[in-house]
Amino acid sequence: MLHALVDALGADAVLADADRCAPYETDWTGAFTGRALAVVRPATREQVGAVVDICRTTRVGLVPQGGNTGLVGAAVPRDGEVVVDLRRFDTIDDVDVTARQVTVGAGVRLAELQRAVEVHGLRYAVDFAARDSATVGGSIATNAGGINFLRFGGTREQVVGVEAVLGSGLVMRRLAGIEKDNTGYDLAGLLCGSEGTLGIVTRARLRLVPLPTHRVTALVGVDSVAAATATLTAVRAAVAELEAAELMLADGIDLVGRAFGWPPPLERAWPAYLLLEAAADHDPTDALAGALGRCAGVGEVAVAGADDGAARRTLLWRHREHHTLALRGLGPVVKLDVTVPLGVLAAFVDGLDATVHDVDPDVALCVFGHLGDGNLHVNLTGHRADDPRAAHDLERDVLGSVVAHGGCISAEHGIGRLKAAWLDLDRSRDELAAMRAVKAALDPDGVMRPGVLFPLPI
Ligand code: 2HG
Ligand code: ZN
Repeated sequence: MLHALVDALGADAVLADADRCAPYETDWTGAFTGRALAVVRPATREQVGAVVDICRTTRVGLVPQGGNTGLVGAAVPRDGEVVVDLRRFDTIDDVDVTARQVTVGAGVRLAELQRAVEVHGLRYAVDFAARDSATVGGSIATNAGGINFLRFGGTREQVVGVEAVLGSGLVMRRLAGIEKDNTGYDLAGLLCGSEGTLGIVTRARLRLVPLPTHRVTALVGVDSVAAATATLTAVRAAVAELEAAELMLADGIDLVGRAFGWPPPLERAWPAYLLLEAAADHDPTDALAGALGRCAGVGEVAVAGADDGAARRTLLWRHREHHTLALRGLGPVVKLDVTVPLGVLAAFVDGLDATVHDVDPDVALCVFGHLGDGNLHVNLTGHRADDPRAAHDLERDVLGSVVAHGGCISAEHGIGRLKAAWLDLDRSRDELAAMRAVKAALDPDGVMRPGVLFPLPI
């Protein structure tokens, strides 16, 4: 098989020795790891097609990988699989200013894409903390959400077309950028969130939005999650340009402060924090300040306005953006990314303590997330990492509570390997059958990312 891969791609593009494969074999959290048979680094769609064909013939699992920043184990191999590194697909075509679109390779990093389009007064609407490493292809595979979802939607809403090699070897290519296209199934949309289980995206045509000239950020201290939700509801009604609404809690702020040696972001400590950001072609500061002024639950506010410069904005964002890194320093983490309807979100958070402590009284809970989307990141640490039942029981009870509250078990990170066993908590038998039928049609040999999304056959 290695010979066939070398013949198709050239020796430089096939890595088989342990040292060179190692960076591809463990995920960012350290929770998922496996020895790859090889890592291949194709540079053309034809080479990707050849790799797919070789893996179909030999029935070896294929693992597409971008920046390897995923959090559910979808982009690292199980033993004996072939990792397909897409980062050589790094071209950014001319920005189409008229259509407000751009065609880019799957391996382009989100921060690079942002820099390339900003000079044209445009921006890519999906943004998140891993922007310097995460790639366009990976963000399509996971249908990444990020901090601006409440205004612009997630990755699926930005994708106008894709080029991809399906698991069947068929090639999909629809990059003309036609916005109003009602010619049947939305195949590009289907690949968004498919987590590598249907095919390998090589290029994408993306929508862009105007780059705002003014931006205001406010960090608000409040007494409770319920007060944060009420404040968000009021601000949202008054500020149409609101594009981020992030929730943090006192223990998360403390954790980040301790991990990085940073002073608290507000003058006093608050039970909950709401980080709001609005941006437009006019200054939204007065609208935001006015809305906050009318909210009963607002305790303390720190603002970074249009004139304050980037450094002050960073000061308000850094505790939020460093939660994940600070948590990683605590050892093994049970990471659960969920959505709960806003109307019951505060009740869900209030009940979480009892839910996890009934399973294990020693577990520490850290909850934060994208409040505007009802998206909470529930992180649990201090469980017995040597006992797989401990994580299993915590996942079962937290995800069970999510579903009981009318939420869903993955908001933006995907199902991956982490939650494959829990998918039937959230999806009906008929939905699962339809999903499996799609998988069987587009990946008839089952080589695309076995074990991701659907549990492996026992
Ligand atoms: C974020 O919102 C990411 O910062 C990571 O989605 C969340 O670490 C997490 O649980
Ligand atoms: Zn997130």
